[in-house]
Amino acid sequence: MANRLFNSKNSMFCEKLRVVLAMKKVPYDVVDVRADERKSLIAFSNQRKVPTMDIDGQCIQDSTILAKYWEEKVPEPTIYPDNPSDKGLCLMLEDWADEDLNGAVMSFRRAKTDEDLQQAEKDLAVHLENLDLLYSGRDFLFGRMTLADISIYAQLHYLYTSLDREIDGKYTHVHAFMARMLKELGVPSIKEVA
Ligand SMILES: N[C@@H](CCC(=O)N[C@@H](CS)C(=O)NCC(=O)O)C(=O)O
Repeated sequence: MANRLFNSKNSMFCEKLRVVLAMKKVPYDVVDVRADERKSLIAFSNQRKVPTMDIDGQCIQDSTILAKYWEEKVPEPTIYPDNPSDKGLCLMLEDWADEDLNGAVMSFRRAKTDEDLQQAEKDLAVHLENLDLLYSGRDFLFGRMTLADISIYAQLHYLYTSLDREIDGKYTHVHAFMARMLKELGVPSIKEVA
C-alpha cells in the first residue's frame, strides 16, 4: 500500500515534514487537502490538521511524531545529531520553533490593527535577534542539517511564502542560514516551498 501525505502546500508543518521525507527518500502520494476542503482528511483521520499520513492504512498525525516515526523506520540519513546531549537540544529547538517561533510568525496572520502588527514585529524581532546570534559562525546548529534547522527554517520560510514579508537585512546570519537551507534543499527561490 502506498503512503499518503495529507498536505497543504503552504503549511510550515507540512514543509518541515516534506523535507524530512525527501531526506530519507520516502515515497508518498500527496492528497491536497485544499482541493476538497479537507473532506477526505476528515473522513480518514477524524480531525482537520495537517500534516497527517496514511501509512499502510495507519493514521499518524503531527510533524514531530511523523519525523520521529520515519527516523525509526529509515534511520539514514539521520535528522538528529549523533551526540545524545545535542539530540536533546535539537528536540528542544524543534519544539521551540514549532510553538514559540510559530506563535510569533502567526501573530502577523492574526493581526487586525496597526498596533497588532507593530507588536508582532516586536515579538518576532526578539526571536530574530536570538537566532542571529545562534547562527553566527555556524552553517548549521549541529554541524550538519538536523531537525532543529529544518523546523526553524520552515517557520521563517512561511513569512516569505504565505505572508509576503521579508526578514530585515540586518539579521545577516539568519539570511545566510536561509540561503544555505535553500541551497541544501534545492529550492530555487525563497518564494517557493520545498
Ligand atoms: N503541532 C502540529 C501543528 C499542525 C498544524 O497546526 N497544522 C495546521 C496547518 S499549518 C492545520 O492543519 N490547521 C488546520 C486546523 O487547525 O483546522 C504539527 O507539528 O504537525
